Amino acid sequence: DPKDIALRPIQNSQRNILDLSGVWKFKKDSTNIGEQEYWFKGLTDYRSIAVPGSWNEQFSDMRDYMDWVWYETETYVPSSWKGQHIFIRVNDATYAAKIWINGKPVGYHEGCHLPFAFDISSFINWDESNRIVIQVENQLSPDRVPTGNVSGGSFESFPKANYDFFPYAGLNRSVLLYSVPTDRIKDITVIPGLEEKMGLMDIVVETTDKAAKGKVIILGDDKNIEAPFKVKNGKAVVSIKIPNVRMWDLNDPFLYSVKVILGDDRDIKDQYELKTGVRTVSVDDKQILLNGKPIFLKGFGKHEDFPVLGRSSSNSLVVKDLELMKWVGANCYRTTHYPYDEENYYLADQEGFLIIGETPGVGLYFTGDKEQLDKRQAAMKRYIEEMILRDKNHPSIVMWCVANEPNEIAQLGQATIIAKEEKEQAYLEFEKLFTQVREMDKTRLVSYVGVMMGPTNWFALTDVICINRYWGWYSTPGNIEQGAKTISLEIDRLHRKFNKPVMVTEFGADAYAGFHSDQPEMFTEEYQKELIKAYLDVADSKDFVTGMLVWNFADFKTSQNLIRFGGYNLKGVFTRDRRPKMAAHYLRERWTEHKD
Ligand code: GCB
Repeated sequence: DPKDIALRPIQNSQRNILDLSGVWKFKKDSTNIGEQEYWFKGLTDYRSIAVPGSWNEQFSDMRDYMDWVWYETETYVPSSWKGQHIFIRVNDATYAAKIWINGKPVGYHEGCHLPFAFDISSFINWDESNRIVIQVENQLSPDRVPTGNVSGGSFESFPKANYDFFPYAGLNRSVLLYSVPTDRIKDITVIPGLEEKMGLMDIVVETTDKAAKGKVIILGDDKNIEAPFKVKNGKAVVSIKIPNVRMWDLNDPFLYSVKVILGDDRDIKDQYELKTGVRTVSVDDKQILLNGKPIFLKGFGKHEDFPVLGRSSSNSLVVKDLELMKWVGANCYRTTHYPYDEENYYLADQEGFLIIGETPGVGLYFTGDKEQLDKRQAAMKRYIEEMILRDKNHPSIVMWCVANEPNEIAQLGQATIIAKEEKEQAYLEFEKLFTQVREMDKTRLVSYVGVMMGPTNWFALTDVICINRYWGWYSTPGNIEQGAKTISLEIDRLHRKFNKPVMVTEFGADAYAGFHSDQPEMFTEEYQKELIKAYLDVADSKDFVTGMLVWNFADFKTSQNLIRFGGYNLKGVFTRDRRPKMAAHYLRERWTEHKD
């Protein structure tokens, strides 16, 4: 049940968690023989691997390995958990995973960067060790999302990912066991609103118990508001009014605590507490409005990427990156090109930072082999559902990004070779994803990010026009002035045509740290800085530009490719180990008016 991932596992008097992070057993299975040989009963001739971790970084023979592997660990499950439902939650298995508990198969999941969970209650051995085996596989394929091994695709690289970041594989995030009561809260959705100075929270509670009773308590800012509810058909909606509400804002990211209790005071069946803010996000023809006031989104596209860690989660890195983004005066980032580890969103809620939440939809195209397209669409449907279920209560997320640079056809710039009917069909397929997002969440803006030379009529679907542009880099390389002129004309045209605010969600230039020239020249720190400056100047001259996100926050690893010197995209304003280049210092001056 996808709803099993809706609430992040927590510890309280009704719920328990056991984090299985650590060093696991690990074995490569390049011929996919493991299942036949019963490896799920225990690995022999194994090596050790860190979980969370990306296998490509941990072993010198596995950088480009994309096939099957096996992971194993063991744990006691406390007998105090007896009588509850026990789940395993895998926060990211890139790309597909199959799980066995004590030698028995419990489930299979496809898709990366979002959690999945299985009820394993009936597989537990009480008071003895439990063997947990996970088979993972990361084959790159045109029927998966993100796409790989696309013939004639835009990226001629090894490994053949159809996108510009390294296809790090494995259990990149934590694996948890957790227990929940049988009669339990399955999901909580907090829908914020504002009427005059009255804060509104519609709290939708879903329970396994079809007809339970309970209450909601809102705490914070000297408020203590209680409201009882009755569940009908597994669902209750509680509307709360918060007089003189303290809004969640960038300079005062105030979070209320929302506590849902199932049962009554004498017999609490389940409870769950989450923190969320009251804020509104809207849009007019020129600006994004946060709490009714125009806001300029300044910041970056990023990656979960670091030496040795690969794409694995690290709270130190989560904190450090936000700290550095604040240091340059940014207020926003887009989770390019997949949903990030959950800790990022909790931190942004707490610290007052805006997030554009992006699906794993990168390298997408909507024509060609019908069977492959159907599979990609099914994957996207799952991703959208899982992402919104997981992330919906974060005030920091102001906009969903349905896909990065989706296209009609796999070959960039070749759309002219397809028939008009095919183009229309591609639009209708893409539109389905927008419809799904808008049905699931009516409180946030929705957009996608358009590629250079991609279809522009698709912007009709969006609240904000988001474009990635590299004039002065891939086009008219070396000529910043020309690049700035082109972007200026282009966004004027787009705004005139759609009458919506515009955001440049990617722009930038590769700079090899420490490489300098007296006159800006490609690949030097000066060129990167000057190109960023020129784009920001253009944006400043137009009242309909509502945000500028530099590509990228930091250098990151890619597949090997002629245009990726050393195996890196060097468009970071920080190096991969987070040292500022000239451009970072420049942004700090410009965005914080810090002049020393
Ligand atoms: C893009 C992509 C991003 C790439 C970037 C680049 O448009 O969205 O994933 O890394 O360009 O540097 O080429």
